[in-house]
Amino acid sequence: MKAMKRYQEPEFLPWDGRRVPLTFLSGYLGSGKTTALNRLLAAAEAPIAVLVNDVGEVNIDARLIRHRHGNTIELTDGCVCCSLSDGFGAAFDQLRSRATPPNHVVVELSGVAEPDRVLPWGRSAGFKLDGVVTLVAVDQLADLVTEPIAELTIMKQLVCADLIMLSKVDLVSPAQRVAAEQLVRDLIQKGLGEKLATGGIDPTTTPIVDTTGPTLASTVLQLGGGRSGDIDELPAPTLFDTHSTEMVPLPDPIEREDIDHLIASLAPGVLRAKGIARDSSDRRWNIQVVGRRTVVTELSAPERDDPTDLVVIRANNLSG
Ligand SMILES: Nc1nc2c(ncn2[C@@H]2O[C@H](COP(=O)(O)OP(=O)(O)OP(=O)(O)O)[C@@H](O)[C@H]2O)c(=O)[nH]1
Ligand SMILES: [Mg+2]
Ligand SMILES: [Zn+2]
Repeated sequence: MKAMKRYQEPEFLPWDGRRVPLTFLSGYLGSGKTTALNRLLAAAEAPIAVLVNDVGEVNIDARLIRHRHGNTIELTDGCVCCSLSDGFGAAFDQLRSRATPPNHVVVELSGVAEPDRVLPWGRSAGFKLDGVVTLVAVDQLADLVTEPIAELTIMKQLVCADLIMLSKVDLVSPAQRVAAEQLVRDLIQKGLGEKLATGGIDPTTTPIVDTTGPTLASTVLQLGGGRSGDIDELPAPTLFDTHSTEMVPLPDPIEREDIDHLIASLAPGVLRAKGIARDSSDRRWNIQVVGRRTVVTELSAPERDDPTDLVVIRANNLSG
């Protein structure tokens, strides 16, 4: 466990008082945050700085983003809203030390993060909160919300979003997409009934769009941040993990078909797993498991990275 340092806001505003808009990208484990972020970065014209919070000891997402985009800061080994209390402060200090500010900052939160707990960071010196975008993957949503921890996390992410984006629409029929959107609205109602924190917005009017829409960058980066509140309202970390992370060693090298065997041999209850493997021909495989869906793709030459362990995430059993 890391020592908890008390974060201290800087006394002076950086960049002659200019504040850089900051967007939080939230969404449950494997909902497609990194994929959408990569598309956004590819389409963006002005410099965007990216902070990536990944819960494993290795930040797979930061590696996958950094190869295409230089301006990436990692927040690794814990969720920034519950256990990584000094992670954000250090990352913001690092950004503030730059002579020229980026045009925008996008923070990919961990899949288990509760965005309302990190909202005050959007008002840290030199930044202004632009908005919260929450992704929901339509393919496994109905399944996922039968698991109470996942359902609660997803409801918390939905009720404080300024924009909801449906991902993986390509994997379902139009009827299933409509049903998933209705489920999202039902989850918002249920979350309101349970008095989940909205961060000061009315979630019944939050727009819902598809990630495949043509205007991803303009929609996501111009939410215009209408919330009140300031940095003093930062909640203390809970240190209560609803999810557990395990590092499963990947043999190096490992052949492509053995990757499938290894994933099939994992104990049940895996919500998310990811890692980078190397085979005996020195090819690199990007392993992505989301619920019951596994996708293994070869990393292209410019994306090749060192092999890692497999980061495996499960929900903690609260009744146990
Ligand atoms: N078919 C399809 N697959 C998608 C889409 N978006 C993401 N994926 C896949 O879903 C898997 C997880 O995507 P990521 O973008 O890594 O999801 P994430 O939300 O960043 O995951 P975590 O950061 O681990 O919570 C990968 O295999 C992606 O290729 C989509 O719109 N359609
Ligand atoms: Mg990600
Ligand atoms: Zn958290």
